[in-house]
Amino acid sequence: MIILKHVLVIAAILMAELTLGTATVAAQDTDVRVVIKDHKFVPAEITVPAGKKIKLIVENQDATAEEFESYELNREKVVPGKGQIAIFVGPLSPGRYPFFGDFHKDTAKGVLIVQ
Ligand SMILES: [Cu+2]
Repeated sequence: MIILKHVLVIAAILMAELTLGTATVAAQDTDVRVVIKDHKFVPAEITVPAGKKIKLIVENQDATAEEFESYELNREKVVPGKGQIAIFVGPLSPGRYPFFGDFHKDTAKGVLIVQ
């Protein structure tokens, strides 16, 4: 009987893991990456799907720090030189969400296009 119980417990755990695994896939974030190079965002335009959680990875290839900032996305976060950060936004409605580098406003400009 003890062995049977163990089998049932293991089966229950496996079922739970399968269910969780499915849920994780269904709710999966959309990952997008943007690079800062020579105080510019590359690419300057990023298109993402509407109604999804977005994980925006900002990789700074410059030696100096930059600050990712967007009024429309209500985000502001320093990206260390030669470092990277993740910014979580969404789910978003379709539209254009500009962002810029607060330390190099003249050159570091971009837009998140949600469609
Ligand atoms: Cu700022």
